[in-house]
Amino acid sequence: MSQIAESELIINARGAIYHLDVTPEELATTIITVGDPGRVKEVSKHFDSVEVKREHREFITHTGWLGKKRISVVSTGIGPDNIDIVLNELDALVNIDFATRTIKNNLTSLQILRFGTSGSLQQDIPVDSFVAGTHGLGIDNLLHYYRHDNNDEEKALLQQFVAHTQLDGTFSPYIASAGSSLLKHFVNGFHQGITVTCPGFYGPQGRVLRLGLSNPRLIERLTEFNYGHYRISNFEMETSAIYGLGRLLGHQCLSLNVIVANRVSKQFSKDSGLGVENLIRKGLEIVAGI
Ligand code: R1P
Ligand code: URA
Repeated sequence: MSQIAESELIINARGAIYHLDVTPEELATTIITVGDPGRVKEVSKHFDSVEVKREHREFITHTGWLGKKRISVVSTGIGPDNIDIVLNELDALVNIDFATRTIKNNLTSLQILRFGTSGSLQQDIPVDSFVAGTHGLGIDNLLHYYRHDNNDEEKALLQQFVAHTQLDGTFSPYIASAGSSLLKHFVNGFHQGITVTCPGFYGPQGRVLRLGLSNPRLIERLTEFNYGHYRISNFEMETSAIYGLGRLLGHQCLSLNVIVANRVSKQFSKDSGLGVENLIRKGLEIVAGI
């Protein structure tokens, strides 16, 4: 089996992977990702014990125990480009032998759950409520750098999405579904719907401060879109990249978001910190039992 070169798989002097600065032994197979590095300690404060704390750039990792479950919480920072780093490095930590620099024969499937914040695109999904993304629909471009495919239903949905949103010619959207073994546990207390992932917070999410938009009706078009029983519930900046790369690498992924802004009713949460805390509590309670 061919060795992966030092320039491609970068391992530091501690035996840890380049950006995350985490060694294979320091990572659990159930992983919570959060965008905000400050949110890592808000998750790990609920653990019964924390055995590992690592920090490099925006990537903070705490690994510990919640009951009988070993969990790592990792911050990704903002955006799909950071997810490219985090998902590839998490996978390398479990599926590449660092001593021989070869892919292991027996691959490990990780459970990866995002605890994030998001904007709602539906009037009936109010601020402070929770959404579990059934799909990540990317209007970023990350997945196009990898060989990937969509099934016939996904292709039909994407075709209708492009026609409806009139994003054709500017972007090539992609879609990937949540890990079904995780999604089934997040029904009570969670709205479900398609989570759209954008490559920015302002223009790519239809926000106008001083600049005009190339597609001023984008928000309405996302809100109105439906395909069969699917509709778009919310948007943010990581889910499609997690679902897309997670599926290609064989991991079970689920993105849970608390709604901090409702873009239809134009409301922002009065206490988004409390909303995040509530999502962390509910999410961990369920994860501990899976
Ligand atoms: C934008 O404010 C950030 O918040 C959302 C978006 O996806 C983006 O990362 O998620 P996090 O709160 O997890 O960072
Ligand atoms: N995160 C986003 O990306 N968008 C929002 O509107 C709120 C949180």
